[in-house]
Parts: sequence; structure tokens; C-alpha cells
Amino acid sequence: MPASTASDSSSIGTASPLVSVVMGSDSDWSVMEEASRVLSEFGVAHEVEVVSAHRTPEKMIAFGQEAAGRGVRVIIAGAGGAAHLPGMLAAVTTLPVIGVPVPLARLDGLDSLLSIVQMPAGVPVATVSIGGARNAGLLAVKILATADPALSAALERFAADLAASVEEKNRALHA
Ligand code: RP5
Repeated sequence: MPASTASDSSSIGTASPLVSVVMGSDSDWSVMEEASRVLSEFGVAHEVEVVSAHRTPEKMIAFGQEAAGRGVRVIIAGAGGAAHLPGMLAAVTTLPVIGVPVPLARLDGLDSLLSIVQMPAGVPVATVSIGGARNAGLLAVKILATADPALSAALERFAADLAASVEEKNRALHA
């Protein structure tokens, strides 16, 4: 994780994060750092924090309840195994929550995926693929971009670059 401890938020960009990247354990960081990386690529101020639904339940509830008031606009939550963190955060905040299933050594993340995606009606979590932290970060950028023309323009350039990279691979394939 960035220069932080498991209990102290690490802010990346400014002191007023728009996105919270949280995870159930510091062992999730190798997956979740992709979310932080893409947010940095788009210049989105964000914070990184370990918040466990099971080991620090009171902190988890307070974190979810207070996030909107601190100016956070989107929460990205990753967890593995019995991955209750995204859903529990979604239960205590009006902010959009994006869930990242973290694959563990056993069951390859299918357990995490099902724990996150099978939410009851009324409490949605936008679930990305197993290990899909980069897409979670991109989805957060897209949500923010609905009210930020500069971010929207950056996403247009990103999509154009993506298309160009595919065509570049085609040219190499056909050379
Ligand atoms: C989950 O338990 C965490 O999100 C992590 O994926 C998993 C294992 O945590 P550690 O035992 O590695 O701390 O709550």
C-alpha cells in the first residue's frame, strides 16, 4: 500500500478525496492498487484505506456513514472470500459503491464474486469482474465524469487511445 498504515487513510491527489478505495485487508492491495493507479492516471483525488466488515465492523459502519459528508462521491470496495464489505457499505451510504471481488488461493474468487454480486433488491452494488480493480477505477471516473466535462474529455481520449492500440496490434499482426 502507499505510505500509510492499515489504520490511517492515505490520500492521493489532494486532501479532499472524491473516491474512496477500501479493502478488507492489506493483503487485497496487490489487486486493489490497479484502481488507485487508474484514478491517478486521470488525476482523480482518492484515498486508500483498510476497512474490514468483520474485523473492524464499527469502523466500517462509521466510514460508510461519514463518507458522503467528507465529500467522497464514489466508493470502490474490494474484498475476498466472505466478501461482505461492499454490500455492508452500500447499506449505510447513498453513494454508489463499486465492488471488486478479490481472488484468494482457494475457490479462485468465485466465492468473493457471489458474495458481492448477490445483493438483495434495494441495496445495489456495481460489481466488476474477479480482480477487476482497474475497471472499478474506470467506472468511478465515468461516474464522476457525468458532472465533469474535463474528465469526460479525458475519457474520450482514453477510448480513442484504446482503439488505436487495437489497430496497432492489427497492423503488427498483418505485417
Ligand atoms: C477478507 O478476507 C479480505 O478482504 C481478504 O481478501 C481476506 C483475507 O484477509 P487476510 O487474512 O489476508 O487479512 O475479509
